[in-house]
Amino acid sequence: MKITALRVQTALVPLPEPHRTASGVVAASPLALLTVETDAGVQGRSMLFTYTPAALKPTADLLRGMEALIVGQELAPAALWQSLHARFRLLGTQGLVGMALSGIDMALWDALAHAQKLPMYALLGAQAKPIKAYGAVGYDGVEGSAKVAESWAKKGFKGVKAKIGYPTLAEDLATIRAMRAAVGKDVAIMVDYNQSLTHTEAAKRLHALDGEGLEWIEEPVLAHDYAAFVKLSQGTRTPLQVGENWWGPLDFRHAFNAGVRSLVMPDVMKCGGVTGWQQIASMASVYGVPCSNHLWPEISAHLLCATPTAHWLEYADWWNPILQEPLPIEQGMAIASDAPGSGVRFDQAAIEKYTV
Ligand code: SMN
Ligand code: MG
Repeated sequence: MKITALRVQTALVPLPEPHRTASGVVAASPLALLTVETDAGVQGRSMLFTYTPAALKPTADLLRGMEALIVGQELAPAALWQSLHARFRLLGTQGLVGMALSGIDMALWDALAHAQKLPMYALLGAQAKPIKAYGAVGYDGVEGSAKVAESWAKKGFKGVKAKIGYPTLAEDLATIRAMRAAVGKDVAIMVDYNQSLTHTEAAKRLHALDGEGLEWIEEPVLAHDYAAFVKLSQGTRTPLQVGENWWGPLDFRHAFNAGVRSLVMPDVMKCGGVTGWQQIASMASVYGVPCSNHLWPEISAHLLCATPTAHWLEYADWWNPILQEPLPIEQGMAIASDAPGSGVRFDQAAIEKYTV
């Protein structure tokens, strides 16, 4: 089966509420929507989230410039991942290049799953397994965070994650305690600093949070400061979480080599798509490190079925408006679809509404 085209659409999908973090606000989702065509009529789809509208057109143009590299090639995602990464070795496969390569990889694997009439987890040799899911709470202050956390708990989610890193430690603690009062003791609470703390402030705040019974504390310092992360991990009982901003399997190798052994959460767009994820899942398994996802809940539900140390699924409904079948969550568990493909199927009429 040969690839005949790569089509790219661009959309700006509004969020129900702006999502605040200590490192910036996401007010809408700039999405590049990829469709790979083949000579057998099978298609594959994927989505790239560019965080800021400023990066959307450059990402789409980069993808359109890459089309010639895959048209005429066999639909062999793993082989193409190798050849495309070799092709971009000199430029580097981080940033927009890495995102584009991951988007192509995800769409090719989706096409292959459709060609084999298999759900992606089965194509990867795995079986469906429900993954406990958590919902996202923004940097919304004490009352706002408690209110959103309570709404996730009422929907049956088994965890909630709040963005913190307020001006004072007292505000961080007040937010955590208000969420705990709102969700009770049976719902896990994670917190996420989005890389906002200095080493010294992180040491102080992590020590103070250690008694709050948190499931994890995420990205306290800059994502690539592996040494600081390892040192902080050794100083707290609460597991630290990291990985959404690591580029490809190589960053995960650097992290594991630096001694990271806490929790990791690859982002399927930054980590190298399905092919990159499989390599990382193998590393996490060998090192015995629990592995969760970052965003992309539909395809991540499949990938976590094929991840030996699968831990939590981060659920986000941000892109549901342009999806035909958003990921089902039943009693707080994410269920990868048993329909062929990665679970990503576009609602084309909805996309037209948000096209930019
Ligand atoms: C996050 C960062 C950026 C956009 C959305 C969410 C956050 C997470 O770090 O872990 O979900
Ligand atoms: Mg995060």
